[in-house]
Amino acid sequence: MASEASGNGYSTSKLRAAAVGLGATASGLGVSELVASLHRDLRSPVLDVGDRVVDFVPSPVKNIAIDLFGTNDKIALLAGIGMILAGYAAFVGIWAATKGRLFAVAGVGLFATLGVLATVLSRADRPWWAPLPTVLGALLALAVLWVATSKSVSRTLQPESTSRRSFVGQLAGLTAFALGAAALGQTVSKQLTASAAAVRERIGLPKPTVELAPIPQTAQAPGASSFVTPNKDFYRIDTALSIPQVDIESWELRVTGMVDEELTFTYEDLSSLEIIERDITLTCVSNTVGGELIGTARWTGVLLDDLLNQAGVGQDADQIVGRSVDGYTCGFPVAALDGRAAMVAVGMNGESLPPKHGYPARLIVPGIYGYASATKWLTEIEVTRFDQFDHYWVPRGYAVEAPIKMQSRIDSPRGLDRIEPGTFVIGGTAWAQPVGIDRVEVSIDEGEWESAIMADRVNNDTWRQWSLPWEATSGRHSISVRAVDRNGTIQTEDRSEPLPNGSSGLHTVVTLVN
Ligand SMILES: Nc1nc2c(c(=O)[nH]1)N[C@H]1C(S)=C(S)[C@@H](COP(=O)(O)O)O[C@H]1N2
Ligand SMILES: [Mo]
Repeated sequence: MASEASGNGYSTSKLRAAAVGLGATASGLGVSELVASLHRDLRSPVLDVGDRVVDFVPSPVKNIAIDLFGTNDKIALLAGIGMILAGYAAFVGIWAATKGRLFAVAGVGLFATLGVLATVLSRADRPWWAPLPTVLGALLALAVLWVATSKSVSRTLQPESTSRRSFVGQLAGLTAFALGAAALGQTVSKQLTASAAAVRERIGLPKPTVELAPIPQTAQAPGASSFVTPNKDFYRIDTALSIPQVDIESWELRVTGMVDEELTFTYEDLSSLEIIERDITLTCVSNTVGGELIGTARWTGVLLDDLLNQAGVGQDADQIVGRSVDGYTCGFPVAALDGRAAMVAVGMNGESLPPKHGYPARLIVPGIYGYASATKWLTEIEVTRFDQFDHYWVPRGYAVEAPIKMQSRIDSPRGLDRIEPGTFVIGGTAWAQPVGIDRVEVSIDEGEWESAIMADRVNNDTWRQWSLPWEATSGRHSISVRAVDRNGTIQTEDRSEPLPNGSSGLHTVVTLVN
């Protein structure tokens, strides 16, 4: 080739080929995003690939990612996928230009296969035509590569100036097309989300059969975090790269498996049952000592016992599995249903569940970490056996059974806060669902354990706030806390990591008094 005669020309044509690869891939992706937005059962292939990465990446790696990126872990993952995709696209462009069109077919084909697999291997039930966005996008990418490859070969023989101008023009057109298609897809998705939000607003919450008294002011201690966690501040942990948009009109909750009679409830059916309200503290197994992956809400819904009694739980069953529309599963012992307020919740702090917290329905089971109990976007409750089914996190190294460990936390001062000498009110929270907290003790500079002033107990399924006025003197001080539950058990000092069944150990903060 003429261009190969000069080193400069050669690298230009390589750059061009890479740009063609990028342009072809971008337009294919743009179209697949657009197609994916057109139907509820279709999904962006990029998100499908991301989901499979989430599913298959080992738990320790995932924990490192959460440590590094925090709740931006999802964005970091998508950015990573984007970078790999871009590199590969450039590579395929160069391949196609230097080795020929068959390599373009192979390159795009390989990638499309990955996309299709990511969709087919989805946790959730998907229609057979679910890979459509990938297939259409790949066909377009291939077509662009095919046409461009022949052109770029002949172009390199043409005078540089004209060919460069038209090449850049075509590439700009391609990019504009890709961005336009993706943007149109975004608009359509936003429309769907907006109409789902309008329906959520219109249908609202069923009225509780018996209203629960408001939480007394006396449940709040000075210096402790707000007893009720507002929905906007409530932590969110899940494997969903995009929030499932559930159509409440076609949504159903099924009770299946080892039951006398399988049952199906629509949202209306559920609303006509006895509606209860309960204050329950939800905790994530990934919460580290002193961490924030915990919150308390007033949940509205129906008692799980009511649904299970109606279905009739089989003698041999020992596990209840909650299955999400996105295929996620949790599992907890039948034996945990010991009268505690396990429920199918449809409301959170007086409004329908926010979409990111599981709209239209989720499980809430006091005393069991969220991963094993709190399935969001719930669509099935299966009565089964532990020896027949592992819930989502079990093959990923987390414990089969997951009772929440007793914990206590100092909310003020925050670690390394600078405070003034004089009276300072230390405050915090403690939890031991479903046993309840009896008292909390504080130790300053590793001195004697002193009893904190306890705020009122709301019930055994919620955290309990506490405070302790302290005469702070200049210098550096450490403050530690421990709880005692209503059985008289003292919180353990033994440190453990969240994996496999929750962190333990005492929360200590160091504060600097001026
Ligand atoms: N469908 C689905 N439900 C899920 C999860 C998930 O990944 N998918 N994560 C669980 C985990 S690990 C926790 S701690 C709680 C968190 O609930 P929240 O996001 O409403 O605070 O949801 C649980 N329910
Ligand atoms: Mo969790």
